[in-house]
Amino acid sequence: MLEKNTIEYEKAVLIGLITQQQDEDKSQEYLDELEFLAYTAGGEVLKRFVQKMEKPDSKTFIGSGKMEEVREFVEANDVGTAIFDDELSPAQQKNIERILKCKVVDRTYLILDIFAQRAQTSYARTQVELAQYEYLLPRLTGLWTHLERQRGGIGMRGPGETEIETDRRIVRDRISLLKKKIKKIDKQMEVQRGNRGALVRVALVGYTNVGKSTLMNVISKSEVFAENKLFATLDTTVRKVVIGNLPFLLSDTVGFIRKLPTQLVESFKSTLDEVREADLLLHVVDISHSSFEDHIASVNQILDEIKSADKPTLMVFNKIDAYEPETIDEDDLITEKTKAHFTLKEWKQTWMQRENVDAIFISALNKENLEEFRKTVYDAVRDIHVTRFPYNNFLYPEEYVE
Ligand SMILES: Nc1nc2c(ncn2[C@@H]2O[C@H](COP(=O)(O)OP(=O)(O)OP(=O)(O)O)[C@@H](O)[C@H]2O)c(=O)[nH]1
Ligand SMILES: [Mg+2]
Repeated sequence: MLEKNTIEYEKAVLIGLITQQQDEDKSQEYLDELEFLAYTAGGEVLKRFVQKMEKPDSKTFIGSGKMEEVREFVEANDVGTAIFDDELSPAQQKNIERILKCKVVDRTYLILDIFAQRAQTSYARTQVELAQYEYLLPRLTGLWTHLERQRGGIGMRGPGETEIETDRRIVRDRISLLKKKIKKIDKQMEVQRGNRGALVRVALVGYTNVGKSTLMNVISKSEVFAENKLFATLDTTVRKVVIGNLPFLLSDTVGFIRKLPTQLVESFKSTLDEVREADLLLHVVDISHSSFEDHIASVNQILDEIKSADKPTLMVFNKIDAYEPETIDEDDLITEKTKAHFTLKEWKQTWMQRENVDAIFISALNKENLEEFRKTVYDAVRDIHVTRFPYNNFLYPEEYVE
């Protein structure tokens, strides 16, 4: 694996807003995530710029005074990319680029860029390329591609190490070609999924970096790539898992993130079909992350968008080894107890009371509580199985082995 000092990191700055809907803490938290995204894309963040505004400036996103500050910093430090936390309109992007004279990337495009780097199979590559070009088409005229000194790096990667095409006409042709290609693959995938027979299908879902692939590896003894970067997994892996005498199919798929580009949700239709067609969802949560409740909400919102919000779901709270409640000083009678002080037990009670669903607390890394996890999954899968085959419990022909 590459260590930080062996990769050349590209200098970047982050730009975000504090608004009425987004107070200072929220804004910093979003920028933390944006910095993690930038790092995953190969960027080193030198500085964050934050401005209080009622709403983004329609021409340049931030005000002119702040922009001048950013410009001076970019120039003085040879910054390659300015990354904005919200989606920029094509006009904003063009205006800002003219002022800053460096690459201007927004959160959406940064995510697309990471996806382009990470796509492994030709199917994932096709999906990402389509999403990139659909995003780029209205922006091509203002794009930074004419900045000779800025070729390559963040925002310039197409899938498979190639550079993105910037000729409008070629891009249009490419889009229609990619759409045709995806349609064809979608059909093949549908047939493949159909061939998997009647096994109960379980899908791991969750925010990115919560430990889905690690959990998949632990319970299916497979070798799915897991890494402490965002979007380690892009392609779906499906494994047959047997718990007790009960076999089922378990799939691990792309992680979700807030403000997931709609272009991606659409072009990843087939990947997400794995979720849509699952009988049971295991919603994995990183309980050691301070905003895990927001993560849950973002995941639920995307599940809703892909019409999968009503599926039977088990909440799997992972990384309990890394969870640390804030302590309250016994003598301190003033500090009010907040959620940050909850013990794992309190979280579990809260969750099960509020949602009336099973909540399992585990550490996939340290293999803690996996027995309880297996038992809970077993019961849930068995319930589905029994309703599906009332007369034929657990009799599976051998050919389902993947
Ligand atoms: N402390 C701790 N770390 C964990 C645990 N489970 C996974 N991790 C770490 O969390 C990071 C992300 O794990 P992955 O399994 O790649 O997460 P993922 O949800 O598949 O992520 P994406 O595929 O990027 O969406 C890795 O560095 C894991 O080692 C756990 O139980 N405790
Ligand atoms: Mg993964």
